[in-house]
Amino acid sequence: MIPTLPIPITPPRQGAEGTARPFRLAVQKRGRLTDDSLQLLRDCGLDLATHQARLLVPATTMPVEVLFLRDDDIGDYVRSGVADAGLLGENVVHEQGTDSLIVRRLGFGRCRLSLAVPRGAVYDGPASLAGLRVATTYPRLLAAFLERHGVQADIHELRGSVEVAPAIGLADAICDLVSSGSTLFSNGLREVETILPSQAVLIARPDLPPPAERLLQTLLFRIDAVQRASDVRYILLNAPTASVDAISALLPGLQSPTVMPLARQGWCSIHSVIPADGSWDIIDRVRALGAEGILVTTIEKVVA
Ligand code: PRT
Ligand code: ZN
Repeated sequence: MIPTLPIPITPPRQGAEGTARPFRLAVQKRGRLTDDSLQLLRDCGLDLATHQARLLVPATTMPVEVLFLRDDDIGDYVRSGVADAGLLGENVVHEQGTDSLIVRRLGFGRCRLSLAVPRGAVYDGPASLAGLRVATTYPRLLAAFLERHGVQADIHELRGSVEVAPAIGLADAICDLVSSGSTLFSNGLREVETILPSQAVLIARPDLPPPAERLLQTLLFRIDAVQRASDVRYILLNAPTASVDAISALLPGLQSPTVMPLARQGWCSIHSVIPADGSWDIIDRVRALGAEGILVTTIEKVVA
């Protein structure tokens, strides 16, 4: 069921070539995923004509229009073909049972759907929930978890403010999203079980007509290049020629490091790509081998 929007929405694409309208991408209008979603699109070369004060905003650089929606509605719009693809939390996708539409995990909006109980309560595994009232905005995921563990509990569905339910006597435990854990802590709750790790994902209609499918593939190619770049750093350093082999062994690069002689006799410049995680460790080790003038920079895109 698609909620009514106060704008004219072009119906699903007609015809095999689907030329009726640009590729339509749904993004959360205002919320935790909005900024990172728009940043990812910008990194992929998709600039928007105006700000999201409007619900449907054309891109200036690609044949794409962005439809700004509540995250809960994005799945329905994509499933029904009113949008071709959308960015939203994996938690919502799984709750709505549209997992098969996921085409990429995006690495931001990370959180987890967890069970929590009052700090003093005993918890010895899922069986401890038997006969208790558990408050959540994720009734289907919670029901599936309880069923997997053969536990009968009373699922109390709430729209929001789940974390206060135990304190006001509405529930004995909760099942809610957690990122830093500070909301649970400040409500006297203790996280006891992760039901689902989550991050933002890109979903797409499986039956896209060829031009829209090509556009989706372009977008995926660019997302992959941006994601690969965020995992690595570019390192440049000067090293005594005698140390080049030992230093090169520490810097595998995309294929192998670039080594160039310096004007200074007996010295070389080495350039390479290293993992972002552990880059300090590499810096310590190349310094120990005599490297100087070490520069480490971020990379925008890596096309393998
Ligand atoms: O208006 P709309 O329906 O679009 O937005 P919304 O209010 O439903 O969603 P929003 O913007 O709050 O969250 C959108 C998505 O962000 C979620 O579906 C998750 O995929 C992701 N996300 C990541 C989170 C969190 N982190 C998060 N911490 N969503 C919610 N929270 C809440 C959580 O519910 C709890 O209240 O933050 C609190 C816990 O945070 P910590 O840091 O105290 O643990
Ligand atoms: Zn929502």
